[in-house]
Amino acid sequence: MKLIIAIVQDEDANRLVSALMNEGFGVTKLATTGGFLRAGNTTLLTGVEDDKLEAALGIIEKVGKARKQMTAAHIPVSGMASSAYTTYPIEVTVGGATVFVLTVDKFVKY
Ligand code: 2BA
Repeated sequence: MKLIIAIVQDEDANRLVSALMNEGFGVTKLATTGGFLRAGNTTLLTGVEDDKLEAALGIIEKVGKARKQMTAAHIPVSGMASSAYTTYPIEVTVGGATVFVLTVDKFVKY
């Protein structure tokens, strides 16, 4: 058996929990904080049988993988009142999953 520890962005967490549970995987969701940014992220714990490991990792990759997304940037218009802004589209990277896979020595439920 393996234990997958997946650290993902909060915005991906609920979709990832649902996707894993829909495929029959058990999930524990922890509210965590990244050491570098000191910002909230989510850590998911999933225990899987060895022959299901790649299927679970595939779901995590599909849902949590970093991808490009268009968003609107708001910039002040120079020479105008301070409340005047213009918007233009910019591409940002969202998502991303940091994944550890550990071998489980023993798994019991009491
Ligand atoms: P990622 O490398 O994608 O890491 C995302 C989050 O995954 C991290 O959040 C941390 O919570 C966890 N994580 C990553 N590697 C880990 C490891 N080896 N052990 C345990 N947990 C780990 P943050 O620490 O807040 O980092 C957010 C992002 O800031 C990182 O994204 C990376 O792009 C950047 N970053 C992290 N440390 C950096 C550094 N020393 N210098 C420059 N950029 C850094």
